[in-house]
Amino acid sequence: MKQDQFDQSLHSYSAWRAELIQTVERYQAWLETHDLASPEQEFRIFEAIDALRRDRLTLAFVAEFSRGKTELINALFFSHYGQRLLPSEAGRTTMCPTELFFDSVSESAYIHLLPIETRLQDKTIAEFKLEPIHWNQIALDVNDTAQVAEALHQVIRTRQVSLKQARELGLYDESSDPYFRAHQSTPAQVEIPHWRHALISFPHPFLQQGLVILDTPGLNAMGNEPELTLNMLPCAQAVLFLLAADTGVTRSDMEMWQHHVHALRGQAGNNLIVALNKIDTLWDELKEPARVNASIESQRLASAEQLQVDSARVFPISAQKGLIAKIRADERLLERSRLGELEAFLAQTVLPHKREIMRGNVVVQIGAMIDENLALLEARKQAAGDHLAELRSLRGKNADVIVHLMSKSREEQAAYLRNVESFQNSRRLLQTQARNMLEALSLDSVDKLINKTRATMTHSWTTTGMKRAMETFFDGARDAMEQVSGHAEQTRMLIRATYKKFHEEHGLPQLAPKQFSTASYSTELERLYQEADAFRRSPATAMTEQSFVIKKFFISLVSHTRSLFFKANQDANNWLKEVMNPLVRQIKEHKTTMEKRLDTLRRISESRDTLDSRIKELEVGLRDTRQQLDTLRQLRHALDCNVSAPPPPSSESKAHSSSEVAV
Ligand SMILES: Nc1nc2c(ncn2[C@@H]2O[C@H](COP(=O)(O)OP(=O)(O)O)[C@@H](O)[C@H]2O)c(=O)[nH]1
Ligand SMILES: [Mg+2]
Repeated sequence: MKQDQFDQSLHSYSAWRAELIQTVERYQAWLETHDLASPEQEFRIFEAIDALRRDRLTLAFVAEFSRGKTELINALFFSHYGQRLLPSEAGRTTMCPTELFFDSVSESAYIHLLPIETRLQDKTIAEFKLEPIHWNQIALDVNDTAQVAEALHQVIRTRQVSLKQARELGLYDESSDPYFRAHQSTPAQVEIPHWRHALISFPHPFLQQGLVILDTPGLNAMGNEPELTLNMLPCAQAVLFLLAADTGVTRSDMEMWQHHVHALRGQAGNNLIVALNKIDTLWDELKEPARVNASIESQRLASAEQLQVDSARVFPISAQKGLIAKIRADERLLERSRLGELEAFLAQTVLPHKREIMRGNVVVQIGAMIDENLALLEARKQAAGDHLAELRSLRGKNADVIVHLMSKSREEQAAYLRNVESFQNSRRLLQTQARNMLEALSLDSVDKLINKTRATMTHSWTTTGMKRAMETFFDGARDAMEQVSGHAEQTRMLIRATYKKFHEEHGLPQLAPKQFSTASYSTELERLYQEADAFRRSPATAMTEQSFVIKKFFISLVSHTRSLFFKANQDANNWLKEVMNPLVRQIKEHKTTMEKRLDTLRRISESRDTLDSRIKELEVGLRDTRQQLDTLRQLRHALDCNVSAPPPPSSESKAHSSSEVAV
């Protein structure tokens, strides 16, 4: 059986990342040898390497229940276990969201399960993740497939509770209860999931390379856990939305799509893919294959139309037949399941896209640092060259010339020192501005806003109360961001002016200071607002009985915004710490160069013998600088090449491969 494309592509992505880590580490070592890094820079590099090592690629599977999400995950990733590893069963509608990954810190296989009762607390799942004590822990014995499969069954465990309890947990709502619709009365007992969230660490090669799979439950459960829509899905690199060919696009599919998935469409960094599953239900031995294919094709186009997505993003598949085909090594059946087309698409778009994101994060940052070192070395080379030429020209000249040169350099030095003084003033001004900016971004001010919002909501967790509260909240958050943006603009201007002055007046190399912009945070706020609004308007949340859900929703919304501000604050802080450093380093370098030059001239004026030895010294230094420049240029090149090398084009690519447009 041919190697899966996704497998190949993930492998090449991992290799690329490993190489990138090596390059960054070489740079780290280089900086250390030459003692050129500031503590901030050292920290940045450490962080970059850490981020590369921890890098994760999250694929989220989203759909109404029973569309075959779990079966598809089995077929795509776990077929070589020769069985259905994750439990996928007809009629089991309740399941908790499950994250599959490999825990590279503990290096062990386990299931951690968060009890459903934790819903009674005002904490998000993200917060619970930081407190292992709340989770039930089951160790997995990876050599015992039966034990693993058995343990995984925990995830779909349910239990019966009284109606009152179910309501308290926010897990019962008449409007979506088929029993209530049939009998016009509420049941005494309600079946609820046993667990709220599952974390599964498993040493599967994909997972070990950083793949994370998020398996989500159906519409009801999505509505119950707003954190999924607000936080987890937007963080995924790709979202796979499933439809089933035997049901077509149902009302609840549409609702799921509109309220939980659609909002992700506009977001850069997200690939949205639709799988039209269970095409095997359209297979018919009595029909000609061409006619079967035609009906699959027409359903594919109709689904694209209904969801309003590019039809190239809709993949007809049979997860079940694909899984069987892979387990039995049945090429023909695998072909018919059309799983390969989906795999190829994932391999050709999702992973390269992920590389681009990495490029944006790590390569640009480290690249800029190397560029700064290069500029500094170039300036050093230039200064050494000039000085050398000056000294060579002094051979055989009389003392007057030297005295003249000395007084000229003293003048230059004095002018320079005056500017350095004014630089110190700009720095002080910068600090004041920075303080205002950080103040607007501080958690204190966000918390004030949160409290104000709480007051607006008073005790009304109804949709109207919710709407008002949300507006207060987002207006406040937007205002704060706008203020920050204003401060940031002023700060940028000051910084640019300072850099420019030293470049123009003293010939220091031209550097583009790093920029900070609030644009990405504002976009993220806007997205949160859109999603929050869609969530609020969703029929599932519009019920007064759902006030519990609304509260949960608000908690995760607030927590997300709070961390957004925290991140913005950190980023701004780091930026401010670093932004002047390149100039500071150049100023220091320039100052030393001037002092050395004066010193040399003074010594030559005292004794002509020093001239030749000083020339030799400078020649050695210059050679050294040239070598450093070479090494650093090679590193810079490695960093770029590492990135620009595209993944090897696959000969097996099929239809859809050219459609790289983002939805
Ligand atoms: N005929 C057919 N049934 C499927 C296919 N994929 C999944 N199923 C069945 O649909 C049911 C629900 O699948 P499951 O993976 O649990 O769906 P989930 O709720 O979306 O995770 C199970 O009985 C599966 O065997 C498929 O491609 N064809
Ligand atoms: Mg499932």
